Amino acid sequence: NNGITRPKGYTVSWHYNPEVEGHHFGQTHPMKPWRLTLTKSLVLSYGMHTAMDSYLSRAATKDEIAEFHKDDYVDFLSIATPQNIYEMYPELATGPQGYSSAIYGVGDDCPIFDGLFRYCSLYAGASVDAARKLCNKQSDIAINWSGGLHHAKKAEASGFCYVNDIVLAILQLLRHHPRVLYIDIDVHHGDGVEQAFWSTDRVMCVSFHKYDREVFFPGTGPLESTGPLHPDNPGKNFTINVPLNDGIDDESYAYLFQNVVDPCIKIFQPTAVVLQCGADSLGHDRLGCFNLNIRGHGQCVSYVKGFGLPLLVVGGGGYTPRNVARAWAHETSICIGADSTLNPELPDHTPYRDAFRREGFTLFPNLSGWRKENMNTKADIERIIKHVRDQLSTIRT
Ligand code: V1P
Ligand code: CA
Ligand code: ZN
Repeated sequence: NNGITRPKGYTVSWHYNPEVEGHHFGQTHPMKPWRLTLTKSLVLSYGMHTAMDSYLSRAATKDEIAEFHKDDYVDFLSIATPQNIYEMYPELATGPQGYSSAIYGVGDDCPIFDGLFRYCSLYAGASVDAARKLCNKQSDIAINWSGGLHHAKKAEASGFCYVNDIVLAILQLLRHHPRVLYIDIDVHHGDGVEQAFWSTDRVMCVSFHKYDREVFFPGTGPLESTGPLHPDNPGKNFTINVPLNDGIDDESYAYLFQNVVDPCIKIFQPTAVVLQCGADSLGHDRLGCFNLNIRGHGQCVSYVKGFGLPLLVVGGGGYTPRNVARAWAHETSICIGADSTLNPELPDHTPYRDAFRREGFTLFPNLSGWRKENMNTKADIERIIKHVRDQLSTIRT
């Protein structure tokens, strides 16, 4: 069985429902739930499932989703279909390109596709279940690669995200945990999660992302955006944003990540951590612009795991499916402590093996040094670290 054994002294749970994979956003849409099929094929063919407790996740109920989202938005998601959407909202039919974003954020980024609500409730149910396993201590690290949809707002879909499973999971964690640290390594800003917990000192949100207000989605998350400005607001300084330029490499990212996350943990003292592992921060991503390799991305998971806190690991973006699968399989191996045991050569019997042919059937293709050179200077990195230190020094412990 590839020498994979259960981790000693802690439990990892894997929350998944294969029904998620079968949903389609549309031919030209970059979000491909099928990347989860590829991820699963690697996890299973390496035998990593034998080291985890696997749970077939159930759909979150409308009431569970309404713990964060507005009732009328949840109702809308639950009844909208590609067939009835134009009847319900004729104003959506604005032209040949599709529909405008006026209604609950629906549009080209967030289309109404067949089975939409089933898709949303399944990925959300998996995150809620995972959080509950952490709360009742049946799990120490809980994984949901189908979750991590960080842009969804209370009553609005945004950036391929409809239901914010991360917010729902954190709300579960807050029932048992006084303080939750949220870390987001997707190339995009985790704006939905940030907004949901903007005014509380019980959740610290830390997002690393490409920032260019004019041109890069969603255009929020500058260094200076640190929570409400009013001195009496408990959320003041509990938001941390790490805005980056194109092309950041493994070495600078790891250095920055550790020098930001370490003081957050030391000062905030979370009792649980949620890590969003969006794989669009890898080099060669269809939408991303960073230069990270699978190992560089995975280092963030290793580093956070090292603190030994209850940990919820979720997916997120990632638009070159074969590399998403590689990254999340590697990160699963880190969670179960098997990363040094895995053969970097993909197993011969991996289903969909052909998808990995281009880079030569390895778990660790070279993804750096493509179009983008590193536009982040040493001075940029040091300035961010200093800003975060200064910001954290205002928090009383
Ligand atoms: O740039 C935009 C909007 C559309 N314009 C009016 C501005 N949208 C982006 C959305 C990116 C979402 C990322 C989600 C995540 O953080 C979490 C799952 O990874 C966008 C892009 C782009 N290049 O940024 N939408 C699309 N591309 C798109 C392309 C083809 C079809 C549909 C959407
Ligand atoms: Ca991010
Ligand atoms: Zn993203």
